[in-house]
Amino acid sequence: MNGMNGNQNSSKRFLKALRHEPVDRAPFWYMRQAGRYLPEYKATRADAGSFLDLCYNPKLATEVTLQPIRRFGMDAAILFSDILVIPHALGQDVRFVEGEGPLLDPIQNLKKLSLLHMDHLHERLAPVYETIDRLTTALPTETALIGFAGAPWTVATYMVAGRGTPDQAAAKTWAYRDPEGFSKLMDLLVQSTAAYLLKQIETGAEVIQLFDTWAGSLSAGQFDRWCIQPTAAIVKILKARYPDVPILGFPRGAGINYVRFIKETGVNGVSLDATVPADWAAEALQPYGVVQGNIDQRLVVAGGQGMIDDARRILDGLKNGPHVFNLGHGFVPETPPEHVAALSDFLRDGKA
Ligand code: 1CP
Repeated sequence: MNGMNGNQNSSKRFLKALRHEPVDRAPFWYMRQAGRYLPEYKATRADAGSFLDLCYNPKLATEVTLQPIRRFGMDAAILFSDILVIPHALGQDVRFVEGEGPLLDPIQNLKKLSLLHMDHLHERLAPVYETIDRLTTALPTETALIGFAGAPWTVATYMVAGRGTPDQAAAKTWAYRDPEGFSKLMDLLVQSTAAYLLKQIETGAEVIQLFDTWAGSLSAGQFDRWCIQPTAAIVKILKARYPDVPILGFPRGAGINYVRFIKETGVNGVSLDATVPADWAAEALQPYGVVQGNIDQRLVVAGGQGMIDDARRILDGLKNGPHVFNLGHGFVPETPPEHVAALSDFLRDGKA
């Protein structure tokens, strides 16, 4: 084990910003910084077999985690894996079909749910832990390592519908019709996700990010129960063992509920989607934690002066509080790597 979770003294720029210490410039990393916009990713992916085979191949998963760092020198690397390894490790059938995204055997009732269990969790996720272990020595010394998982609500939307959906209707229908039954699925996700993240930290993840991509689809009356409470439960378990490991949340599309999220879940910071105005975030969120974000990933597809101007707007708007530059959501496959290089150069030197 390379566990480096006593990171209170690390001089890595990203970790310093997360500790609210002064930094020479805003650190940056990008959601989906590894992936199909990089030709070297596509080459490794072709060698790996299926997408899940890649996630469970420590040598190749380490390689694709490092690829964007080599090109662009981000301040943090994010473990290469997927949020759907948790349902897979719980025993649900999960496949990734080219051009279709993930396909799962849907879990829509308690009978189906009873087939899932945590008995083989760590055994099935062992290759992910091995990837983290390899990364602790393979990464440049100034680059921090982010571990991650999906937040329970978002993972549940895939588990219940059996695929990605535009409106999360299947999970909502179960949650609204039978909240007690649905909460059994959510409890299993809280426990398994917390156990998974504790192991990630033990193996060398220095920061944890919880992706709640579909938080914005919850109605005002449901946000507390299915977004805030499960996140807070996971944060509590992680903080009891590793109080100094920063935890970041991404309740995408939460709007003004970002305020409740950052105040009530116990996270150290949040990722902002591209709709959140910087001046509002500076006033409403930065007093309570770090904010990451939030350039529209489509501006990086477009590139040019429009991209740089918007990056400058965000840096200026958030400069008085702890800020980590990032996208509002992940890179799309059509992103030109040269635009990522231009943005990264600008973030490093402030010149464009
Ligand atoms: O064929 C391929 O190469 C698959 C594309 C791909 C990639 C590169 C998928 C399938 N997942 C990933 C990696 C991934 N997924 C990472 C790795 C690290 C990095 O960011 O570089 C991370 C953090 C995720 C997280 C993830 N997976 C989220 C949450 C964040 C987000 O982007 O909203 C979600 C919702 C998923 C599910 C998923 N996995 C893959 C796809 C295409 C999807 C989305 C399905 C959908 O709803 O349409």
